[in-house]
Amino acid sequence: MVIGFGPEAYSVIEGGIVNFEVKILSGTLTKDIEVEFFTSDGDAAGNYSVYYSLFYVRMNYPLFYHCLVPGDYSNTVMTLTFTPAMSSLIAAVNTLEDSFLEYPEIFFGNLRLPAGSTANVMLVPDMANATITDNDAAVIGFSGNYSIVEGGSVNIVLEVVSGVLEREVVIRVDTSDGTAQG
Ligand SMILES: [Ca+2]
Ligand SMILES: [Ca+2]
Repeated sequence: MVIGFGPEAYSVIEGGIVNFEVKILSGTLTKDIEVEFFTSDGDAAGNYSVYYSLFYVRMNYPLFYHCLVPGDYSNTVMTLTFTPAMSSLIAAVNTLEDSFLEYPEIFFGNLRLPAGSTANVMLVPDMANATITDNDAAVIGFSGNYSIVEGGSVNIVLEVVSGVLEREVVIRVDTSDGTAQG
């Protein structure tokens, strides 16, 4: 018998849930079969619950600061149990909100038989991908006003007013006439 992913490609907005569908693609179940679902990184990183700690010593009192690095989705491992009455099951994976401006990122859902399983099952396809689309924005603008002596040059400064860039942003700057003519 064959069990595998229904759709092999999924998409989700950052913070949403990916419902990977796992189906019986051929054959008929006469008894329960367990299949393990697990996630793996593409260019999106899973949540490894890594704590970064900074250690400060000040006036002989140690202070610890921890921050959780959330990653892009929740690492998920689950056992899916097919019973003879079922034709498909859903493995739900949470994606994680952040405030970074990012490119779309991909992670994978995978299937394997539990260790020691003697089930006569082929897992095909045993991998599906999910694309996380970013939902964050940044504000970029000019920094200040500029004055210049005739014949000189002016360095115009752009700044990220709000938001955090985790990807490239290309901005085109054009000049236009005021009382001076180009
Ligand atoms: Ca992210
Ligand atoms: Ca983001």
